[in-house]
Amino acid sequence: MNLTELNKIATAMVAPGKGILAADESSGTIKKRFDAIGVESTEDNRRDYREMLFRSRDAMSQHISGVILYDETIWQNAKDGTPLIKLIEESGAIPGIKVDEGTQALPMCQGELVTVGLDKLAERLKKYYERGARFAKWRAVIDIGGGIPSMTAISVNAHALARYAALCQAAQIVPIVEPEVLMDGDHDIDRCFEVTSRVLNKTFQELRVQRVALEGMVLKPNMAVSGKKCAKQASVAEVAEKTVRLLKACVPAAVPGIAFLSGGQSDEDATAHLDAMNRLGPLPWGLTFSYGRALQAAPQKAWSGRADNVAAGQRAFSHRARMNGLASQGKWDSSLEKKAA
Ligand code: 5MM
Repeated sequence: MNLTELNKIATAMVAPGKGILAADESSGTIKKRFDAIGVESTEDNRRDYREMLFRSRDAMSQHISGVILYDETIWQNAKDGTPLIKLIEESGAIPGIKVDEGTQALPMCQGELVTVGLDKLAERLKKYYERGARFAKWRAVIDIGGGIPSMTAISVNAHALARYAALCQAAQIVPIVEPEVLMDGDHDIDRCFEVTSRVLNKTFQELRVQRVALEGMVLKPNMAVSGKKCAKQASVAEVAEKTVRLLKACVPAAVPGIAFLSGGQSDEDATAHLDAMNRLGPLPWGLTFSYGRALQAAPQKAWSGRADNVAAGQRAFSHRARMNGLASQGKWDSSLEKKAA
């Protein structure tokens, strides 16, 4: 393992003004997204949609540091035969790959999940590296509810995240470690804070046990937010203050960067929260975005599967990428949203 090189890539992934496009929806998830805009989820439509994003010159070269791909996409070619991964490289962004294989029910822990995909992971990583991937992603899912999460679920998921991260670094690939505490449910922000801190503490404990070099990874956590169905929704200032406090307590300064998931927040909330956190600096790590829905909902709607909407889809994507790029530096302002509208 060349740690200097891993650190260089991890640092580039969280460079000021830039963040990560999570375009790694599995077949089931992209179908759900396409259903919502009335587009059939065929291989060609998935290709056309992602090609539209990767050919958005402004967004890709100025605000996107890296793209997380799904297995299908990393092997796919654009309409003119150029590999999609080449489009990403040519824009100056770093290609990455989702390597987990989804979740399974966790035995003895009703309603809880464990992420799978460790079997043959070393072989798969080797192929992805040869294809050009320089970072990877693995997502663990932790739900909050009556009596959950159990320590069992937190522990097995942290163990798998660390196993994955160590295998990545051995393959000279930067691991994005994503332990997602879901925002579904009616819990308040303090319960989210408490569960997330247990999850992060256990995750870093496992990373240490398994000798993962913290300088060569990126953390992708949820923010401390109120559950979607909670009657009292925390303000932007409270989310920012509590999330930064939580991260300072749980994330070692050796980690080069933290790139948040949006987790179902509205586009503007995800941007406002990131911006408010960066205004609380100086912080020990780069703090940016690795959004899926909060970057793609607008371009998906604008595109709606029509070739004559490609320019509109690219404009919508560029706008969200620019807003989040500003938020990653604490330079966003809600008036910029209104101007664009
Ligand atoms: C893009 O969605 C990712 C893959 O989800 P599935 O494996 O369920 O298809 C997801 O892991 C994503 O990278 C993160 O959750 C961040 O996306 P959001 O939408 O939460 O910002």
